[in-house]
Amino acid sequence: QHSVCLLNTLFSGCPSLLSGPMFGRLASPGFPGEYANNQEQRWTLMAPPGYRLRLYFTHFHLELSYLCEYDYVKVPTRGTTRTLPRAGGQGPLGRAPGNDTFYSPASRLDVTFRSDYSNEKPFTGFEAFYAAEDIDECQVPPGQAPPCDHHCHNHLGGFYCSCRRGYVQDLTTSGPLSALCSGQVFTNRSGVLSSPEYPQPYPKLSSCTYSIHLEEGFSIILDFLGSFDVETHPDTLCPYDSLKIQTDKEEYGPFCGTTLPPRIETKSNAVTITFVTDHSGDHTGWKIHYTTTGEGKWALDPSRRLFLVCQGAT
Ligand SMILES: [Ca+2]
Ligand SMILES: [Ca+2]
Ligand SMILES: [Ca+2]
Repeated sequence: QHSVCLLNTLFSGCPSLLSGPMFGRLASPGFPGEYANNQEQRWTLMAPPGYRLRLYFTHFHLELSYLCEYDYVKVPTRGTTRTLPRAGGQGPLGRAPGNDTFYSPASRLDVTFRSDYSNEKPFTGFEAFYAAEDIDECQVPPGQAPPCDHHCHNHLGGFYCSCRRGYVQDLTTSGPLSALCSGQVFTNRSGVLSSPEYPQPYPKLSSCTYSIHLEEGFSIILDFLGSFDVETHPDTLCPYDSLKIQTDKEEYGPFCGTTLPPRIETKSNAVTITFVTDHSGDHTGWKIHYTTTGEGKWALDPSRRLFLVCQGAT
């Protein structure tokens, strides 16, 4: 008997996309000069699945006010949203971020800066830096159930479980296995993605996620190519293996069977594709060619291709 590590070799190579720099800088309008009145700016930062964002401030100088009602920087972190007033604030005035490090609850972090209609004296605003870092799924806070019964192995973009000698993995629990083929991120304007090993039979007991993420303004179109073969059932909708496609507005699928699904015009710049398989059957899977229409709203800095830094209207 030995422990089972399903799919462990399939994605031993990390997607090359992850090798680029995954960091950047945010600053108030006009920094290091004084910020203007009536500003509102919002940044949406995205890390690949399996990663979170770390944010810290190197400069912070905002007008102080009761409960930050005048000027503020808002950073939603795990559980609560922190609103950050100027250095020196105490009690109901809140406090400056100081040397605190903020972590995004998931792969997305929204940061908002706002100034009201006046300042009693000049304030120079803020400067902050962010970076993506792998989530160590094996580290759980005390009191929370660990993700694996026996051994947990963290890796960039995911993790996997293994068992002690003499045990085999309980294949009825899908949770610990689900991260093994997730974390594939596509940021080019077109590309091809498929079930693992396509057109060979896809692996069993896997849960794969693929993200296509383009700048706002682009619209992603999906076309199924070649053969389509996902295990199906005559009476129930895709109870064994299923392919689902999601945008922020709509969900498509689940798809299974051998009929090629129709073209999907998502009208969205971000698409998540989830493919879940059960413990049996030999089917060849699916292949998708995606293209985009429209134009990006903001130019992407090629050195930060994994991030969309979107400025809110002022
Ligand atoms: Ca102000
Ligand atoms: Ca990890
Ligand atoms: Ca199956």
